[in-house]
Amino acid sequence: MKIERCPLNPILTCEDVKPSSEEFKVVGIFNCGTATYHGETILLCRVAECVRDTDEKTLGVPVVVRGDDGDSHIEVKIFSKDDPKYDFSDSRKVTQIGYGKTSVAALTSLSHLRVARSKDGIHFTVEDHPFVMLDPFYEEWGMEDPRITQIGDKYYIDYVSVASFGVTTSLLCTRDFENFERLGVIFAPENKDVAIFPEKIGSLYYALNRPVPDGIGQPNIWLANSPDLIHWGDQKLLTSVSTADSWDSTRIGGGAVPVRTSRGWLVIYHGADRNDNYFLNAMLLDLENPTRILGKLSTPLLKPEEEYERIGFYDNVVFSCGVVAEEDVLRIYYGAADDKICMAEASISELLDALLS
Ligand code: MAN
Repeated sequence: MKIERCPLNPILTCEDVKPSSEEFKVVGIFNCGTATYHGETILLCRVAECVRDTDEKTLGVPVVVRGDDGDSHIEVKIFSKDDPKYDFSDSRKVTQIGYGKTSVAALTSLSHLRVARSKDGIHFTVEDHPFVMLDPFYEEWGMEDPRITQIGDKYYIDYVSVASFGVTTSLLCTRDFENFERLGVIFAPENKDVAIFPEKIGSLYYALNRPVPDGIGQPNIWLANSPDLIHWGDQKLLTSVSTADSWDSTRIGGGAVPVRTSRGWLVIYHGADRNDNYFLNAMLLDLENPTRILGKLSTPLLKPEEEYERIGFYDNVVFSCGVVAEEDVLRIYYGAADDKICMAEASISELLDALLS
C-alpha cells in the first residue's frame, strides 16, 4: 500500500513553539488531534517542555501543584542522577527501582495542548499559549495525545490525563478552539488511546479504548459505547496484540478518530514491537456493527524509516491521533520520534481496496 510522506516533513518542530514560561524549553511538539474549523485545518498538538536550567548531576522535572490560594502553579522536583533508587535510561521517565516491582516516579517533561492553524494543511502557525491550563489533580503530570471528534458544531476532545496515581482519559468540549468546557474523566486508569466515533451507530456513541491490564492480559484495543459521551460501558475486546514477534506484539492502541467511508469505518491505529518501536496500520470496521473487523493490512502502513522518525526525543516512533479526509485523500498527521509533527497522504480508495482484498 502506497503512502506518501509530505516533502516538507517535519511540518512542525520545537523551533516553531514558544515555551509556556521562561523557566522551560520545548522538547517536543507531536501527537496531534485534527479538526477542520472555518476553512482551516486545526492541529491540537501535544507540546512537551523540560526545565531549562539543570546541571549534569541533577534532573529537574516539572509538576503541577495546587497552591494554598487554590490556584495551580508549576513546581520543579529535583532528582539526583547518582541516586541508586532511580533509573534515568528512558528519556521519557524516571523509574523507581529496588522495591520488587518497578514504577514510574516522574515524567521528564510536562505536556500541555496547543492549537496550531493552517490554511493549506501543511504550513501551520502555533499559538503562543496553552489551549487549557493543566488541572493540578488529574493532570499533575500533564495532558497528552488529544483526539478531536466533531459532532454537529461541537468538537469533543479526549486526551490522556497523567497523574502520579494513574493514567486516565478525560474529555473537553469546544465550539471555537478558544473557549472550552471540561467534561471530566471518562475512562479510569489505566486507559488511553481513546478515539470517539464521529456519529451515533444505532442509538449509541462508540469509542476505541486501550485498557492496560496488570498481570494477566496485554494492552489491546477495546470498543465501548455510551448514550451521552460521558458514561461508557458494554466493553468488547476488538483486537489483540500479535502472539508472534512482530511490529504489534507488545501493545496496540487506537490512533486517529475513525473515518466513515462507503465501505466501513477506516481506522488508523498503532502498534509497538518488543524494542518499543512504534508503527501505524489501518483496519476497517463494519459501519453498522463496529465490533466486526472487515480487514486489516498485513504489513504496517507506516514504519519509522526517515531520519526524523528514527531520531528524536524517543527514537523510532510514528504515532497518529488524527487524520483529515478530503475526497479520496487521507492526510495522516503523526508524531515522529516524540518531538515533531509530520504528515503523509494515502488514497482512501486504494486503502479500502487493500483492506478488503
Ligand atoms: C506512548 C504514547 C505516546 C508516545 C509513545 C512513544 O505509548 O502515550 O504518547 O508517542 O508512547 O513514546
